[in-house]
Formats: sequence, C-alpha cells, structure tokens
Amino acid sequence: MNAPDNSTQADAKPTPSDLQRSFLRHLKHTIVKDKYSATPADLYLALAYAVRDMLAERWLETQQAYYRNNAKRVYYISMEFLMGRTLGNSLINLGIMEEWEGALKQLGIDATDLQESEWDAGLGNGGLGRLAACFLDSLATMSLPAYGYGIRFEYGMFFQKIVDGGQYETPDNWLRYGNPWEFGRQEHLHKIRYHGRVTEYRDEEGMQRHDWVDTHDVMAMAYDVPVPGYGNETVNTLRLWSAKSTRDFELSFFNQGNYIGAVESKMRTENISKVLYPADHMAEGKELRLRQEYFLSSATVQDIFYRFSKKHGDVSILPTKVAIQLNDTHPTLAIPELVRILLDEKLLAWDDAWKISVETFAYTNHTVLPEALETWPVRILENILPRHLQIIYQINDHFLREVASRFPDDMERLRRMSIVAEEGEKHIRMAHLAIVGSHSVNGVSALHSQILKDDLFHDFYEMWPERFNNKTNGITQRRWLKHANRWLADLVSSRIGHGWITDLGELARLRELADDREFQQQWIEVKQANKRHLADLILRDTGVRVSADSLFDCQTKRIHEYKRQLLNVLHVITRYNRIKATPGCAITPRTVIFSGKAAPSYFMAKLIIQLITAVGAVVNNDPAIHGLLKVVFMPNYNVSLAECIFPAADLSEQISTAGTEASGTGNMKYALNGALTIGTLDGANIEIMEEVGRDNIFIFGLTSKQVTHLKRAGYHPRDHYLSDPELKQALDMIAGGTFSPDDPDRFRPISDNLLANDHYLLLADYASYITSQEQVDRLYQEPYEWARRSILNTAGMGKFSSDRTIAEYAREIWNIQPEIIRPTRRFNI
Ligand code: B1H
Ligand code: IMP
Repeated sequence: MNAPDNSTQADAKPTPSDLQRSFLRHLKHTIVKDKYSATPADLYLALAYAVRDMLAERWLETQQAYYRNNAKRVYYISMEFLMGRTLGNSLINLGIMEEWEGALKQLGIDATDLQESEWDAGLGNGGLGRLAACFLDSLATMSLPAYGYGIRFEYGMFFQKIVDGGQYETPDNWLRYGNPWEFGRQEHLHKIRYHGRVTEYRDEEGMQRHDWVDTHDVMAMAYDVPVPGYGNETVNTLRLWSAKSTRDFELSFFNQGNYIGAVESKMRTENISKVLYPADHMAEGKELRLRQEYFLSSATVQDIFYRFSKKHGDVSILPTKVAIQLNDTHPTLAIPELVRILLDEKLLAWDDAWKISVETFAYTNHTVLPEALETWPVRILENILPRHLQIIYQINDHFLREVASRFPDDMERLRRMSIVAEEGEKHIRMAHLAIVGSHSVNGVSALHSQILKDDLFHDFYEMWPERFNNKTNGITQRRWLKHANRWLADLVSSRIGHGWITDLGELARLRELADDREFQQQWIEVKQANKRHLADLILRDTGVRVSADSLFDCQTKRIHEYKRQLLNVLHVITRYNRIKATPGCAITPRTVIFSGKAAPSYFMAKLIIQLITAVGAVVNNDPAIHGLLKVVFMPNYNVSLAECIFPAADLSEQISTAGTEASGTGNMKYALNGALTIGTLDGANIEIMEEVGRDNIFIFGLTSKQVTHLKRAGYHPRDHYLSDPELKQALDMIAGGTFSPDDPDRFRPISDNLLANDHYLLLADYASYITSQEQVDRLYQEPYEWARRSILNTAGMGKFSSDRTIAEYAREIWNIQPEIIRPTRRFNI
C-alpha cells in the first residue's frame, strides 16, 4: 500500500479552503447534516472529525517508529484519567487553532462556541486523575515512547446539581452522543479470568508448577485515544479497556435455555467497566472495585507482553524494554499478575521472575490519609483471585525472611511490615505489596516524600533507602495557561516570546517586568476581563450577581474535611460579622467562590456544601452588607469549569492541615494564572513559596511538625473556642441555626465535631488564618503592588511544569530516551 507522494506539502499549513472542505465533507458525509439541520453538537463533531484526520498520519508514524527503533517504552497505569475536553487541546498542540478559527469564521461559525459543545471526559475524581492527564501531554510533548492505560468507564465522575442548597448526583452518561476521539479495537482483546481454582503439577525438571482452572472469564477490549504532543510530530496512545462478555460465556449460558438469565449474566460481567468509583480518598473495599483493579492490571500486563513479544523472545530483558509506573496502589495487582505470567506461563524460576518484576515496576504514592490506603480482605482475594493470593503469600514469605535476616529478633517489625495484616480479619496491604514489588517508590512533593520516609513507610525506608525518591508534581502549561487563559498567554508571549510553552522556566523573564507600570496595567486588565467572564458564568449557574471589582477568593477542589473548606467558611462568617458590626467600614469587597464535589456517601462533606450555600443565602441577601461580601457555590466542578475559574482568581485558597495534602496541583494552576496563594506549609505549597518568594504568598498556620507535636501532646479545640470571641460567635451561629432557621439543628454535627474532636485542627489555625486574610485585604487596596506580586507568582512557576516532572521520572526512574518523530509526507487533510 503506497501513500500518494505529497512530500512537497509536508510542512505547508493547510489553507482556509482545505480546512473548510474537510469540515464540510465530514458534516455531509460523516454526520449527514446540512446547514439547515446541523445543531451546534453536529458542527462540533464535524470539526472534531476533521481535526482527528490531521492526527492520523502522525499517530501511525509514531507507533511505527517505536517498533522500528525498538524503543524502551513506559506504561503509565492509572485507574483515572481526567482528560476534560479534547478539541481545544488538539488544536493547540497541532498549532492550528488560529487557522481553524479563521476558516470557520468565513463560514459564519464561531470555533469557541463549538468547543463548548464538547462533553468533558471525566474519568477521574480529582488531582490524581488530572495529574495522569497532564503527564500524558508532557510525555507526548517531550517525544517519549509512552502509553497511558486505564478503564473506559461508561459513566465517569457524576454530574453535580445543587438542589435546595445540597448536592444531588446524576449519572455522567458521557458516551451518549458518541466519542469522536476514541477508536474501538475489536482485535485487541484479552481474556481476564476470575474465581476458579489452582491445581499443582511437576514439570519435566521436577519443579512444582501451577495451573489456574475453571475460571469465569471476561474479555477486555481496547479503545485507543490519540495523545498529540505540542509542536512536534509525536502522537502517543491512551488505551482504555472496556469489559465484554466472552463468546464461550454467552454460548454456554444461552444453551441452558434460560434466555433472560443469560442476558442478565452477560450484563453482570460487562458491569466491570460501567462506573468510576466517586469516593476520592476513600478505599471502599467493594468487590466490584477489586474486579476493576484486576481487570485494568491484567489487560495491561497482557498487552505489554504482547507488544514486547513481537520483538523479543527472551523475557529476562523485559526491564530494559519496559518500565511500568503504578499511579497509586489501584493497579498494584499488575505485580502479582506479571509474576504469575512469568511463573505459570513462561515457566521461569521464582528468583528470575521476581527480579524481572521488581526491575520493571515503580510505584507512586499520593496520600498518607489512613482511610485512603487500600487493603483487601484475604477472604475476598481467595475467592476472586486464588492464584494471585498464593503468589502474594509467596512474595511475603521471601520478603519477611529478608527482613528477619536484616533485623534479627524483631517480631514487632515483621508484624508492622508484613504485606498481610493479621489483626482482626486478615487483609492484604496493597501499599506494602507495591513497595516490595518495585525498585522505586516516590511521593509527589518534597514534604510528602519526606513524610513517607519518616513516618508512613519508615520501616521500608530503613530497609531500602535507595528505593525512595521524590517527584514533585507539575501541570501542563499548554492546557492551564495557553488554552485556559488566552489573553494572559498572549500578553506574556508579547513580552518574552513563545518559549515558555515548552520551557516554562522562561517565565522567570517576567520578573524584570514586575515593576513596569504599563505591564502591570495590562496584567490588571487581563485579570479584569477574565473576572467579568467568570461573573457572567456565576450569574448563569447560581443566579447571584457578583462584581468583577471585588477580590475573587477561590477554593475549588474536592470537598473533604482535611482540605478545610470549613475553615474558609469560618472566615466568611467572621467577615460577615465584622461588616455588620461596623456599618460603613472600608473592608475590601470580596466574592468567595467555592466549587467541588463530595463523595456521595460522605455525610460531612455533603453537609459542608449545604452550609456553604446556606451562608451564601444569608450573606448575599442581607442589605446591611451592601454587596461587600458575596458567597457562591458553583455546581459541577470539572476540568472545563476549572479552566474558567483559574484565570479569574485573585486569591487561591490552599489551606489543608499541614501534612495532609500530598502535593496539590490546583495550587500550581492558580499561581500560574497570577493568583496569590493563601496557604499552609503543606504539600507543594512549600515549594511554591520557595519559588515565588516568601513575600509573595500568604502563609499561615501550624507546620506539619507542629501538628504532630500538638496531636501527641493532646489537642483541646474547646480552649480556642472559649478564648476567641469571634471564633465563638461564628461557631455559635452555625450551631444555633442562623443559617438554617427552618431546621436550627441542621449544622450541629459540624459545630459539635469541631468542638469535640476537630481532627484537622481548624480551631488551632483559625486566628492565624484570620490575620493572614487581613493582610490580603490590605494588599488588595494597592492594585499595582498586588499586580506586581501577581506577576511574580506567574514568573515563579517554571518549576511546576509537568514537563519538568516527567523529565525527572524519565531520567531517574524509567531510563527512557526521547524518540523524535520526523515529519513525513502528509495526506494533508
Ligand atoms: C490524591 C488520591 C486518591 N491522593 C483514592 N490520593 C482514590 C485516593 O478512588 N480512590 O480510592 C482516588 C484518589 N488522590 C491526590 O493526588 C492528592 O490528594 C493530591 O494532593 C495530589 O496533588 C494528587 C496528585 O498527586
Ligand atoms: P501496537 O503498539 O502493537 O498496539 O501497534 C500500534 C501501531 O504500531 C500499529 O497500528 C502499527 O501502526 C504499528 N506497528 C505495530 N507493529 C509494528 C511493527 O512490527 N513494526 C512497525 N510498526 C508496527
């Protein structure tokens, strides 16, 4: 098959009429609509197909080059990929945004409007899933031979509505209107086995061998999504697995004559990839979740073997050709799955199989919260994955022997480190399995990685100090500045050029301009324009009218007690009381913006949403406030809404209890867009402070060491309540029904909990938070000084590009090299 020789046009940009022709052809031939019948969604699809065409040749060429050059690949396995919208990102990475806008404009179509028709791909809960998406963008942009592997959930993160002030969930049926960015690969099927039993036999050499038989099987079918790099020819693959029942399964059940029963069983099998678990930071322990984790792990490991085996026969070189990164413990079953294949199918000896496995895997931890650390009851594993349980026991056996020889006569240490928790019902500790089975264990910020070594995994650190390392998170500036904040991106480029798009360190050159009054003025005008745009959205989505002249104070992230949205609410109530107490006071006008989802089963998080909207209802409608304070909760926080909020923020709230937020990445997105941070010395906030300078960030509260000491010494929240009249007033209002006159006790669980327990030390940090907020107010009175510091924040964000993070992973963990894809002759479009 020969492609026509268009080589003279290889680098020529398509003309407007080329683009229009392609667009109209798809509208007519793919969508089968005309100008009379096309809906905005049809026009979006026609453009998406036309843009997709532009990716096809690069995609094929990239994949061929990886084979041709026998590149070492990295596989990023993640339960979550929070991709958001694809069209705008593809236009940017292909470098043809302006061309398409111009071509469509001539047809009377606004390209920005079309992009709004795209539904977010919300296959993730929050930071962990979005990090995986940023990493894919950086991997492709840096020409690295990489694949993302995940699950094609039919229902992504639920859609949040606010009804009577509280969260109401509806299903996210994101595939309903088709997904132009995915390619189903009927031929890429792997059998995933569950249940059954293990039989033993001796091979020719007398070695004991195992067979796993009488299993219940499900098929994993691949759907491929292209991942284009920015400004290069690379197009990598995100492969998502979807569950299909096996044909054997269908035949055997249908032949029993129970038609309805057979269809029901088929549906039950296909349920595996039906829905994303929405409880971020909460290991649910549901059997279906375990099935999902094994489904992802097994399909991916089989696929890795299939690709490796196309070129190689000798599995002992696997670690020189394959690196596998586990995004948290969710895909940890990939370790015993790889070992199982090496032992039972490739017939290796234990020591060889184990060595290959450890050299191949690396594990990233994303949280130290105990409720998020996964453990699985042995009873469940024994039923669902009997062979894997045997292997895990064998891993533990070898491991504990090693511990005992390193630390003789230390039973307590063996108990602490064991992969099997023996207290109460026996459980498998997935983090221990991941550490023992990997050559690298990393945290996601300097502080978090230190806590892993000092506390959570201290025993393991003593055993294998060389395994532990840090990879501070990052974000892709292509999506989070160039795409989300076009006006600011253009202003920046007009002064320092475009280099920052692939080398974020270039932003440091803005420091010279921080004192330039004209530049400050332009900077302020961009922020104002973004704020006006957000104000329109706020009016549309909440019905509340806010002023773009007020300080936009934003806290947008999952609702969780450790993130302390309640501390923010305590400040809001205090501020309200101060304004009421001093009529005509000159306090800085503020709009406090909240957004984020609560896990559907998380009672306290849902009550916090109710409190926020209830405080908003009181404050926003109190004429004595004269509009000096507004509180809004924007429903359904997702990637696309985030792209509207970050550019419009003046103040970024990053106020988790020190030692609880592993890194945070929203903090980086706000600062990149020129917001000043008010935050604790937690996660990546510490490194943000180091980069932007202590004077350009509002730091308050206890340090993580002080938190540990305070907890150890005994913490008494009520002392703070009794000694601080403003805090007492705020808590009394929550407890007494000021914000719930129809049901005065509604918010009692919140105040009771803070007074009795206050696990996350809100009351301990309250006074220092309020003082810090007063400093914010004072600085905002000086617009140019605020602008100067805002510029210095953007200028200091170079370190937080995910390009930097990925370069570190590639060099220090994966040992992979870029594979530059040359431009080839092109069909054009
Ligand atoms: C993070 C999670 C998480 N850490 C369990 N852990 C989940 C845990 O569905 N589950 O069971 C889902 C998600 N998510 C976040 O990862 C951290 O809290 C952030 O601080 C960090 O920035 C982000 C990326 O590293
Ligand atoms: P996969 O990585 O095996 O899923 O294949 C993805 C794409 O890589 C295929 O569609 C081909 O374009 C290309 N490809 C697969 N096998 C080979 C090979 O042996 N040589 C060159 N290219 C290949």
